[in-house]
Amino acid sequence: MNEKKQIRVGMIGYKFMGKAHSLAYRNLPFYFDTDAIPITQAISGRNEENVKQAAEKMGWASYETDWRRLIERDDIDLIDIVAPNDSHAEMVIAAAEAGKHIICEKPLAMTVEQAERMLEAVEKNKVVHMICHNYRFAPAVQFAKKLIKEGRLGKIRHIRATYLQDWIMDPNFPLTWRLRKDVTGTGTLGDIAAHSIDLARFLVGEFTEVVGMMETFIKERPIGEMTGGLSGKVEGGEMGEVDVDDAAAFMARFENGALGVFEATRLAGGNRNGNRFEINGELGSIRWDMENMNNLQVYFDQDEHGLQGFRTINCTEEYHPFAGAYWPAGHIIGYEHTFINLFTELMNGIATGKSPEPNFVDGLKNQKVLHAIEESAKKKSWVEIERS
Ligand code: SOE
Repeated sequence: MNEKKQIRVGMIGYKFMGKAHSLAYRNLPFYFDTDAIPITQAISGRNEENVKQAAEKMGWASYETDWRRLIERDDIDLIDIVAPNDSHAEMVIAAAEAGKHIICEKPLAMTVEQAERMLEAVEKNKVVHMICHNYRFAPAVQFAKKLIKEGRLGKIRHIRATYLQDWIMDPNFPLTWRLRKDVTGTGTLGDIAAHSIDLARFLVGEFTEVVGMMETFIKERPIGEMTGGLSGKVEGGEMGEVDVDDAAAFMARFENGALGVFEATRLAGGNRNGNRFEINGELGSIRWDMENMNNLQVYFDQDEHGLQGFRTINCTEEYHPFAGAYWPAGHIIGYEHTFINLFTELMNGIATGKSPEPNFVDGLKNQKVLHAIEESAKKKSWVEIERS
């Protein structure tokens, strides 16, 4: 049997996304026979006590307290960046110049200019690169893509997508890094609307122009930090100004003539992770809701009259991409499996030297849409998407 290529991973960061990525690396070989397998070699974090504990808890062989050291190590093949957005560019460029393959959490960068430099660095250094838009890899979303590609919906006319959360509804939730422009760039827009933009690009096509609005409802919050997951704790008692959006709404036109309506907010009480879309074509429609991620609702206009209506497909069978690797039909999978599925593509990509989608080309296109929405909200007018 041919020896499996081992990909030694160095991950920068180790909290919420770090936990999801760690679990994916360790569990991937249970389910998939990829051309290369990940080895959890080292993580890095500034606080030695915390990063040491995280390495032990999540099964990493070693740790560093300086990410640059991780990049310098010759026993690391792949750098995985789960650090806050303001450090993505410096880390990606350093890792690319060190010849490391790279996966970076979304959004790729703080600006289009940074994203362009990051793409240039990975292409110049010929390293494999991906951006972690994990929701593409829910089997139901992959199956939606299959149906659209097979022409089962006909020409696509509409997408309406919402990404609704409520973890910062409490005005006493602290001013953590996801709420500070200098660290995150934009608030809800880059944090979760970026996912809706990626799903729209994956399922409908390229954006041509947008018109949008953004709003900050809670203008100041107590200073504090994340404590893991989406929890935070107040530190001291000072208040700080919130300089990022709580909510964004925008419309879009696509190259194929389709129209899009999008909304994202982290103040929609009762919606914990409401990443949802509906797509309408000439022949039918599909609906997906992350909070019910195994199911895809489908409607086909050619169904017999009297029997027409949305029906629910439980995408847990071998006909549904990635699903067959897990359990028998109906034994549903979860959020963490979207990362496992994405990482199988990454492992096969590294083994063949090809950057699977979504990669930094997608990350840059996503960044251009985010920028156009910000510009549109300022100008209160339509803004064209900068062409590649
Ligand atoms: C917070 O909004 C967050 O953790 C996002 O940053 C992730 O990308 C999303 O998958 C879940 O919610």
